[in-house]
Amino acid sequence: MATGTITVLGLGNMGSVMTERLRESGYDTTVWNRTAAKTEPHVKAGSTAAATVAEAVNSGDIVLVVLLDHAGVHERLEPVADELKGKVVVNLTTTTPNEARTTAAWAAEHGIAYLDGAIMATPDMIGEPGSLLFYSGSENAFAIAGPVLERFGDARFVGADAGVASLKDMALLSAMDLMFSGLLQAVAMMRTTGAAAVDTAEEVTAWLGAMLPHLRGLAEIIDGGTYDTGDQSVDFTRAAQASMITASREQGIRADLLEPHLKLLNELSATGRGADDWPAIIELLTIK
Ligand code: FVH
Repeated sequence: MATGTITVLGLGNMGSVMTERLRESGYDTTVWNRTAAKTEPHVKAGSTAAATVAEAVNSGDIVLVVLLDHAGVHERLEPVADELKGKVVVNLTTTTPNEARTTAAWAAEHGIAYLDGAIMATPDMIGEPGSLLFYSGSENAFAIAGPVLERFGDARFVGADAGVASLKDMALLSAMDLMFSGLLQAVAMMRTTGAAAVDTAEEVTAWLGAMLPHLRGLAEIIDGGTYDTGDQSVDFTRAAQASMITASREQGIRADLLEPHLKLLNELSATGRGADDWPAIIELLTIK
């Protein structure tokens, strides 16, 4: 069984389940939550409730921060900077990469070992196979907190730049978001024929499953940087994209989710790159 006291700040859906996993693993846990009533079930289950953030951070050498946002993290941590000196702070709150770097710089100024975490899991997945968490920042902090963090899922240290875990989080969420938007577009189109959303979702699941192995090939084209495999050109893809947009509108469905892709393809074509492989779009994504 694990030993030691872990402090958890924030008992929302995520902080609560993480606290449960720690208790199950044998850790003593001290919890603090802005709305104190949320500590009650945890106290009944064996955690200790702290009345203040200062009291909470004084009880453990590893402090997990699982709050809603960056502003809340600073609101709660800055007043206890002295108490945190020499401790390991693992911030699992979702932030942008630059917010993570700001918190890391603040922590370094105050002698706090800081690790920024990004949770690629929903609360029900925590501690289950398939749960993945990225960490970046202090490698020493990761070495100390690693055994604790492994209770939540596959714990991957991804670099000393505290912003990298968050960047990976935002990149993967962006891919997920575009995929889910794709489902909505398909459902909206098929609903015009009376198809139930669940039936379209099944078809989309099978189709995307068949397409997933192609992601690596697209990535290899991008890494190659020449966009000359001749597989699927910008102009070929423009025609397909235009058909999807027209088909949507013919069914009385807006094409707002599809239009940005065509806009980028048109931009490439207009600059004489119609014969390039369509992943050349990536070159337009960098803001100059
Ligand atoms: N839930 C999920 O599926 C996702 C999975 C990926 C990662 N996210 C991020 O995890 C952070 C915590 O999320 P959560 O699910 O626990 O969120 P809530 O259930 O809404 O709980 C929020 C807690 O934050 C406390 N809080 C908010 N603002 C403040 C503040 N200014 N000072 C102190 N505490 C604050 C809130 O307290 P209360 O409302 O109970 O008093 C909750 O404890 C989050 O970054 C997700 O993006 C979860």
